[in-house]
Amino acid sequence: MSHTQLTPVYTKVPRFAAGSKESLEHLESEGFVVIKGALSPTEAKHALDLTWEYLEQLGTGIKRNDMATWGDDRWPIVTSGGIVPALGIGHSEAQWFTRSRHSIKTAFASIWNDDDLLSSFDGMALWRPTDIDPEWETTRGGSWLHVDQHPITRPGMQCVQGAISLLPTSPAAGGNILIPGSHKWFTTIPKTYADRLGKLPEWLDHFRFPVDDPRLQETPPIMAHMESGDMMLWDSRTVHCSSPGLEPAATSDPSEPSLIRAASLVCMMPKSKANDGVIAKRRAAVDTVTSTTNWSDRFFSTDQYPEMLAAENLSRFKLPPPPKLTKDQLALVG
Ligand SMILES: O=C(O)CCC(=O)C(=O)O
Ligand SMILES: [Fe+2]
Repeated sequence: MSHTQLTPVYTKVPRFAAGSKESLEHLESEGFVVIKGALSPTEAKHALDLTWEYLEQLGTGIKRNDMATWGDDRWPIVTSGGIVPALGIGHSEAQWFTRSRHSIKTAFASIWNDDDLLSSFDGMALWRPTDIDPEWETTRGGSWLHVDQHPITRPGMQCVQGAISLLPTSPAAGGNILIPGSHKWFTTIPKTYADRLGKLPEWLDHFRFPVDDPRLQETPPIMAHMESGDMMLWDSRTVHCSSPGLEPAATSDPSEPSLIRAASLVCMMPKSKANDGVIAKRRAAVDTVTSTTNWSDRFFSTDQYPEMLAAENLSRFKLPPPPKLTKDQLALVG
């Protein structure tokens, strides 16, 4: 096994009901859990339709039924793992629809034992079919395994992240990968990787886990099978990322163009963890359709990501209008 090409193992894992005791036990012991049918198949299909509405309204000429229009010249800016993090996606109708489904709030409320929650204004992983253009392949798993929590400045359990699959996964399509139980390695990181950690700004909740760590040989990442509408939840201390397919890409049918992965990133944390200053910024972010990272206790705009700052001519993208939010949705803003 080469170090940069660590091969994930495609795995059927148990899937649990949102809010169930079993789901919480699995999350605590394994550092992740799959919530079965967080969205119904109809809701997942609707969220996918809304996702295409978002992409088409960017005004760059993307058409859902014509894969020839899905090139990088028209596609929104992506970061590692084929994630569209900004350009208004966090306030798209698609993302507001998905994050407002009842089961999602139920799942997060059970984790925190608190239903007064704020939601992230996260983006989505949107993967184009690599048989059409191999350049569309996303970052290989081994090269960006990470935890999303600073190992010194944010000790203990602080956040659980979610990714809702709007399409079923397969070994050929790829998806989220993570290492079961690796949240228990978190406290060892400062000692094992003092030098690397020394270079990490103390506010940055992203630590790339070295792929030559000997523990990875014994415990390779899994790529969990997910049905459409399932939600993967993982503790931010769990070593994870995503990986393209483990088998040759399936052949796309030009008469039925489809993404190979569409995953909605959603994260909720108790409102009590955020202060008034953060909440004021979150309210303003709705009007300016500013997307955020997974954290809602502090405000991090994804417009400040290096990939976004480096991108040229961002004005070619038309942002979606500010969302019209219901009372329940406004509660998730804060
Ligand atoms: O695409 C995924 O499933 C994981 C992406 C990721 O690392 C994250 O959202 O923190
Ligand atoms: Fe992550």
